[in-house]
Amino acid sequence: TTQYNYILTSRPEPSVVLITLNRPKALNALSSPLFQELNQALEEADKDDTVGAMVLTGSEKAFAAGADIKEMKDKQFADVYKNKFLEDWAKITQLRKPIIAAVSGYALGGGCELALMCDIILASPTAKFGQPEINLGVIPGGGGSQRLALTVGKSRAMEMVLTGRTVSAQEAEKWGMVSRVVGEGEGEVVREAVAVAKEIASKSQIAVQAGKEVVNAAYELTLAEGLRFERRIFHGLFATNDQKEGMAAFAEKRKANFTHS
Ligand code: CO8
Repeated sequence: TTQYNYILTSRPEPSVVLITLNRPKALNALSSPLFQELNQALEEADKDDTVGAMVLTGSEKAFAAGADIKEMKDKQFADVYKNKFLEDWAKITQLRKPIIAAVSGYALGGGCELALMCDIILASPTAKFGQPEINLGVIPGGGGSQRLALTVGKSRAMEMVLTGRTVSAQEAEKWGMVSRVVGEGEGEVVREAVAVAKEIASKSQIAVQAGKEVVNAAYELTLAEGLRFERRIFHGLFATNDQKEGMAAFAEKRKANFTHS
């Protein structure tokens, strides 16, 4: 397996890859080298047929405290524009397989945006979400403004982006930013995220990929287009062995044995 400097990768379950951001001295600030490693690890997992879902986490203190401010501070417009600074962050949103963010501690700036790029967010009671870029004289650049507005609505997104206020796990749950807050205890949120990933990985990978694709379409298409897209993908699944197997297993009162074909 590949050796990384800023992340750790493991297989807590045969079907699940766990990626842990590991730059503790900088609270997992998302430097360019860290992000290259993260993209590489995620792309490898996405291509691996034995993997059904990925979990992304940080430390107890910080999921990630944002893009690396020390790396950014002296950059000029010409550098960031010409070199498309941080644009490869968006690669995460192109992956086929689900990614679950397990968030403890700070998820700030790019860290909050990174969590929002994942498909499901589980939070520990210690999680704190925020977009403090306004305090640095800038604004979110990794999709925070758009994804927050779509997720929590205009007034809350404006408050977060314009004041930089940090939102607690409980508030994030109430606002629909995270699917749920798990119990206290060290490592609890990661265990729960791995359990969700394992559950997803037990399904037909084709159906899971299709499910992710159609839910994401809801953020880009009109309702009429989205409904048509969903119906077409649904129809298409009747061409798969997994549809035949899943429905036969139900009728025969047995567990389905999906072959991802
Ligand atoms: N970048 C670089 N270093 C950081 C960052 C960061 N974002 N966050 C923390 N660190 C470093 C600190 O500098 C410190 O290093 P050192 O020990 O060498 O001084 C170390 O981590 C520990 O941090 P603190 O001593 O500050 O720890 P505290 O517990 O006192 O405070 C906080 C924790 C509140 C999280 C504090 O560290 C903080 O405010 N960090 C910055 C948060 C922030 O502003 N984040 C937004 C960054 S901008 C951004 O993310 C833009 C994203 C654009 C994406 C574009 C994609 C296309």
